[in-house]
This record gives sequence, C-alpha cells and structure tokens, in this order.
Amino acid sequence: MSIEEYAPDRKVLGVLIVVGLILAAGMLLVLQPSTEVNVKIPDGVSSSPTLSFQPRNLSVKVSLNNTIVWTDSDTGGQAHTATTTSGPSKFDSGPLNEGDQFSVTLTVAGTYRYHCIFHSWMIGTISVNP
Ligand SMILES: [Cu+2]
Repeated sequence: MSIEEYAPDRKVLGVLIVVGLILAAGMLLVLQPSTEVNVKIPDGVSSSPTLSFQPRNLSVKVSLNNTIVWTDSDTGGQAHTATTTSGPSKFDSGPLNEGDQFSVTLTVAGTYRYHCIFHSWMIGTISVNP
C-alpha cells in the first residue's frame, strides 16, 4: 500500500476527532455543576430528635455552589426555620411550612451554624470556603 491510499482514512479520522471534541464540549456544558446545594427538612423531624436537616453539615465554595436551598418536606403540620446562631453573616428563613423553600447565597467565607427555632435538635453547619 502506498501513502496515498492512507490519505482518505486520515481525513475521516480528523473529522471524527473534531466531532468527538464538539460532543465532549457539549457534555461539559450539560454536566456543569449546579450552583445550588439542597438541604431537606425531612418528614417526621418535628417529632423525631434523631432527625435533622439533611445533610446536617455542608461544605461549599463561594465561586461554585454557595446558594443553599432548604425545602420543608415535613408533613407533620409544624413549621420549621433555618436561622443562624453564629457566622460571618446572618440569615433567617422565618417559619417554613410543608412545601416551602428558602434560599440564601453566602458570599462571605466562614463557618455558619444555624438551627430551627422551634426544634432544638435541628441544627446544621455550613462551611463556606473561598
Ligand atoms: Cu423545626
């Protein structure tokens, strides 16, 4: 076989590489990490001191995923809050009922401790990294 006979195959290979790169770039766009982190207020937490915010402890990055979204999934009929007890800045959801959401974007790095003002066992920590 001569070199010339390989030439068309190399063109095909080149096209395949370009198509592959385009697909890879597309996948990267689709797979971009969410800028939000979800915290669940689980069902039954108002009557079960073994439950708490889920996850209870979080670690996030300011430049990546510093918006925290709480969702109240407790069907027990009691309100909950996400209220800071210490940290570089304060947040307070006010009373959340089943289905309610509260979100906060934390832009100052540090450790935020928070609780539910109605249930002493509902405590959480968010570690915000620069
Ligand atoms: Cu609560």
